[in-house]
Amino acid sequence: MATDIDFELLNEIKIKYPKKYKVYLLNDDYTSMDFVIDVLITIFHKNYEEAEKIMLEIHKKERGLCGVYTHEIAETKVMQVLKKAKENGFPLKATMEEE
Ligand code: TYC
Repeated sequence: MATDIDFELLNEIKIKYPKKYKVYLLNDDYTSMDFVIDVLITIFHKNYEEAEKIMLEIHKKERGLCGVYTHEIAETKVMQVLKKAKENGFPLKATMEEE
């Protein structure tokens, strides 16, 4: 969260904070629940309990937030998901949007 000091610095020396991007996984009918949990653990560094909770949220609400990153890292996460899904024969998709 920005403090008064942050705003002063911003005005005086024009610090630009990098934009952040939310990365979501999308629901589909074919990807296995176990595979989505594995993706959340290996790519998004969630523990098992968090991963299971996010996976069930996606399953019920069609998408779930997996993390917030700078542009380059968010793009890399999306690509890693698509690559791992393709390698394993699942149609799992990920998207990113500006925070
Ligand atoms: N809906 C899938 C099923 O019933 C599970 C699933 C969860 C798929 C999350 C994708 O991002 C996803 N097997």
